[in-house]
Amino acid sequence: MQIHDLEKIFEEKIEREIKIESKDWMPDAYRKTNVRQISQHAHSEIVGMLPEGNWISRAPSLKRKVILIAKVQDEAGHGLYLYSAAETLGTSREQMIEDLLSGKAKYSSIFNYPTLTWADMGAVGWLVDGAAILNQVMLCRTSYGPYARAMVRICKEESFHQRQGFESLLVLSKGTPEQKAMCQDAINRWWWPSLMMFGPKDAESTNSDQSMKWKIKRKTNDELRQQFVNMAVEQVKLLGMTLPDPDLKFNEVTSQYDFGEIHWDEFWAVVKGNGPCNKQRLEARNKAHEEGKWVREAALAYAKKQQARISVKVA
Ligand code: BYC
Repeated sequence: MQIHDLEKIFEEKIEREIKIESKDWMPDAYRKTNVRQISQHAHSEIVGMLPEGNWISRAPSLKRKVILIAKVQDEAGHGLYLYSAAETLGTSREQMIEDLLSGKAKYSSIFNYPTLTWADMGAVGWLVDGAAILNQVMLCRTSYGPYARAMVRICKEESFHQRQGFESLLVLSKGTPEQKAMCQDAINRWWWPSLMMFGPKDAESTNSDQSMKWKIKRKTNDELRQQFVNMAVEQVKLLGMTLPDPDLKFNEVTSQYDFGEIHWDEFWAVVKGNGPCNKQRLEARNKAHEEGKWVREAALAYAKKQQARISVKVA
């Protein structure tokens, strides 16, 4: 078949909402942008375990500790589904991990901020997972089949994460004056970085146009960010707390909440590796990889032995 015909079939599938599967023909750039986005997403889940892992040993009760361990384990699982989805496009897990460990690959800016108090666990759940869900619900309908299917399960778990975060903040918001202050402080610190999670403004988003055409993305960065602001403004009222933005106000014309200017210099500094915890995060991942070397070697040796036994039996 001519390349032109293959392109036509591909475009028709996109048009008719038929998922693209790993064995289907696809343009190189479609493959490349999916590998880029899915692997960045996987890395975000894996690095995202670190800020919360920091609090497992200091959770204030057994119940909170169990919940937090379960959440962090879910994130490891999300990373693994996503690495598997990316592998279906012909990239290897070793290559993706090498790119993360060397600092070549990107992961979400949000995980380069420190978790300073217990209230940060609530704020991460409510705001960070809340932002992630809006983006991920959209990705359940992304055009690449293996990515879309991975997102369905991830979203179910993510919505539990968000609710547990909100509930945890709700308890603090009804607590002592110190607990209330801790809750407000966590919201103040996580609000702006959460808005940055959605990526640059549409006008500066280099990948959006093509990704929207290919239905990899169904909503733009600014559309999702606005949806998140509208949602958070209502939810923060239930906590009796405030969002740290004096420019936040309802716009009668658009029926949306206007909000202040994001500090884009800060966003790009974090994306380029110069955020508060970028160095620490990469060091922690490299250390874990090094310490896990014997497990990988043992698993490979075991697999080889099993294979040898099967070969002997067959012979
Ligand atoms: N941080 O053209 P754009 C979780 C980069 S984890 C860093 O708009 P795109 C959780 C972007 O990569 C969930 N970099 O890009 C886990 C691009 O650079 P490259 C994380 C960012 O791809 C543990 C450049 O800026 N979610 O839920 O069209 C605990 C221009 O941007 C960021 C996902 O990964 C950023 N925030 O749109 C708790 C969702 N934003 O690659 C929770 C999947 C942008 O050209 N990803 N950049 O060198 C996506 O949906 C899209 O990739 C984005 C960006 C909306 C993030």
